[in-house]
Amino acid sequence: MGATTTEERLVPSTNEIKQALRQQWIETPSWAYGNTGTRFKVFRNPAAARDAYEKIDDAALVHQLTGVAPSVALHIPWDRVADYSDLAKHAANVGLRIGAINPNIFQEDDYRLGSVCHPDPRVRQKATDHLLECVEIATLVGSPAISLWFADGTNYPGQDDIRARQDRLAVALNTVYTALPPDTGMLLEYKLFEPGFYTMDVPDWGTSLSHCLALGERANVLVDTGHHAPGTNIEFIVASLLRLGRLGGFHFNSRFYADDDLLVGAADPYQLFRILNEIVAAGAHLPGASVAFMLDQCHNVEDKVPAEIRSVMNVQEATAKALLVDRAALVKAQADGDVLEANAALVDAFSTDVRPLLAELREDMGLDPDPLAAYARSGHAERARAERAGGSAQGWGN
Ligand code: LRH
Ligand code: MN
Repeated sequence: MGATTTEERLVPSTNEIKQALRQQWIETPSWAYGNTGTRFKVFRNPAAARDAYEKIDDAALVHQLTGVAPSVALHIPWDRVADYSDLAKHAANVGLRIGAINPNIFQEDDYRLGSVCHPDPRVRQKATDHLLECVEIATLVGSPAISLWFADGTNYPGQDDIRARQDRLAVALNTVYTALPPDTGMLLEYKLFEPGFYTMDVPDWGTSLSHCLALGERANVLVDTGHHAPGTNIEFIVASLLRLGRLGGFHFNSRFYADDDLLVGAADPYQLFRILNEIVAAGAHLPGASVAFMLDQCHNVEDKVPAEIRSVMNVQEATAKALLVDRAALVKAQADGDVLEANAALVDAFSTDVRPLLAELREDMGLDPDPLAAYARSGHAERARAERAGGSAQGWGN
């Protein structure tokens, strides 16, 4: 397996790679800045953000230090405020945009048997009303998308009619889709299991895609990297959705076992690279591609702002490595059936240390080359602990 000489290699120049990385847009989730946990315990972090304004302040610091996280996703009612326009103004004042709006129809007793798929039309209407409320909020704050995840499912065979639940889901999705302002999209997230342990009503990309195709082109599939059976080839799903032009975006995180919501790249950086390789190969990393790169994580034991900074850096590193793939050599090896040479094109890129390149890029952007060191020097953790002592936290972990 001869190493390809530089002139045969067709890798973007360092400047081209930097340009692509500079344009990256990674949306952080408001709920990552608040207290979160498992069903066993929510460990309270004294520096944790307590409301939507503090979550936006923390997300703004992540953007300030990384330069590529200019928006924050909201979750309603975890981020409910009296005046959403004021919240959007606050975000703009700290250099952020409000990103995807995530309704929450999974934390009320009424939703025991589901929300929009519930057998009782009264409950379905209640859930649909909340989704429509979130469409209004999206309009108020200028959000680009409604991001839908349904906890709906069943725990035992026979508990409910699988096809009837799909019909109910389709009715609710259509009601929301037709209520969307013209420039607002819909993302439909799927999840294999939990909290449903027999069926989930949107368990896989096929079910999400079938609903999106039925709705219209502004409805697209959201891939949460923690929502698959162990061993699932997620980059195959990504490539397939890209081919159909229906990949709406990602909820990046990582896991060792189930939906662990650990920081992206922590468990399997090579899988993250393989996913970004499919993205870059299709040019879907470029701003015009309208694929939303969002994080969806819970920092149950680690400090939240530095964990989000590390997460953004991990996505940057995986993207930089994917941009380093010698696509000419790859395509040639694939055409020649040269399996090892083709695989080497990816492994070589993945094995490249891109941290110096990213440090240089940050300096070009007028940022500290090491955002985590800059965070440690910022004194944010100490200030937050002092300022946020007492008061009740609004959100997941209250
Ligand atoms: C469900 C999920 C969904 C969110 C929630 C915070 O597991 O991934 O995206 O609403 O986490
Ligand atoms: Mn998610």
